[in-house]
Amino acid sequence: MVGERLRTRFQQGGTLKRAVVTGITGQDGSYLAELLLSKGYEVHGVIRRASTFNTSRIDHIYQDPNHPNVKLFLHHGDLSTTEWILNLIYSLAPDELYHLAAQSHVKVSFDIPEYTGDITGLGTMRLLEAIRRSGAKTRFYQASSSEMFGSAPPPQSEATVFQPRSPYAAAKVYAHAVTRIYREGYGLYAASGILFNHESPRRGETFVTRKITRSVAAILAGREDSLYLGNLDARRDWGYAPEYVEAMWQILQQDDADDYVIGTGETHSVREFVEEAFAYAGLDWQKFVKTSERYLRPLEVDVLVADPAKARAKLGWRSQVGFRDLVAIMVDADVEAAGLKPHGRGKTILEEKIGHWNSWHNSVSRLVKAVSGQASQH
Ligand code: NAP
Ligand code: G4F
Repeated sequence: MVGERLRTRFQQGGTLKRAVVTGITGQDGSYLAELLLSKGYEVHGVIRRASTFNTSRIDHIYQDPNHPNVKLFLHHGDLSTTEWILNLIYSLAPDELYHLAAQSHVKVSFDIPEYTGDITGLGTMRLLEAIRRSGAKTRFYQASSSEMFGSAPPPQSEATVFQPRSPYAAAKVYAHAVTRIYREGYGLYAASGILFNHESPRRGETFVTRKITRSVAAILAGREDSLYLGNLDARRDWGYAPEYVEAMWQILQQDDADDYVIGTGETHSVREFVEEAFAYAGLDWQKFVKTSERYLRPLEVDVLVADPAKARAKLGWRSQVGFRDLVAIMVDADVEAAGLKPHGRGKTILEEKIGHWNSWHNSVSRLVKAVSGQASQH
């Protein structure tokens, strides 16, 4: 089976790289799939079977598997089980595996801690063990998180000792450690990107940035008159997600597997994000924003700010989209999705700063269509 697949790849030109992406239906997975396709990869995404459609972020890049030159394939799988993982690794022998799937919501991890440990923690070990057993020369990327730093004083770098403050963070620390163990113990090419918060118009709607920008749009459209939030004092290092998937790819192109902190090096509070988003839309946030205990966590991570010096020096990676730019991009996209005319600075920023980047650079409209799964492939 492996030989058959490899022959097919060789017949197609010999240089085509094959990547597996877990979590392809998520924010990062969808951008990464676009990036890899734009680089000529054959991309295999893992999706969960669901009774409703869960592919809206990748519908615009979906290809009919009956087409002769198809480059994107979708496979069903769930991180709770091992069988599909082994089948996939044995049958595809991918050059690169980007492991992005996770129960990724910190607050939810307090409600379902055991599930979070199983999927976000053990899921990584299941993949690493499949690669080890198969003998495939697959380069493995682990989606580690700045949440692992927890209460460690900022700025946080690769040398900072983890002090996790949630079941999610504890699961990620396990996954991060096991990635290193398979690298050092078995010689696998297994690398981790310790990514600080990164956002976009495709961010899940219950993460705080998207919750805010969607609410701004709904208020402008007259559909809502209030926004309930939790802790406004928490500070995060927020960057723009498409730039972060570029870093993931770069991490797997290095000669030796290693771990890298990826972030902007700037920190802002949730309150600052609220103020900026509402002001950008011409609204006074204090008239609309209320707080509710419902959104507080049993433990909070107070301040995250990256020291991305290693990524700058070794990968040449540096974020281009700053805090205010990010807010403008996200508000514009949600305002347009609400059927209103956006301010437009977000679109200009994308054209000026990200224009060279990849297929979706043209406009905020394109991002909006991609969010709702309506964008064409071109
Ligand atoms: P996301 O939007 O929540 O996407 C998570 C993905 O994982 C989705 O495709 C989801 O599938 C899939 N998934 C969840 N449970 C699964 C299971 N049991 N089996 C198979 N797939 C499963 O997350 P993201 O923001 O793109 O983040 C990607 C990765 O980076 C995650 O591991 C996250 O923890 C990590 N990370 C994110 C950030 C950030 O700021 N975004 C920062 C650091 C690290 P469905 O679509 O079916 O739900
Ligand atoms: O947007 P958040 O839910 O993101 P959080 O907890 O920082 O986690 C995200 O980033 C991690 C990287 O550091 C990832 F690993 C993880 O997968 C996820 O992508 O919350 C950000 C801050 C928190 O301090 C939270 O308490 O916003 C605060 N917040 C205040 N009100 C709220 C709300 N968060 C949410 N989700 N909803 C609120 O109403």
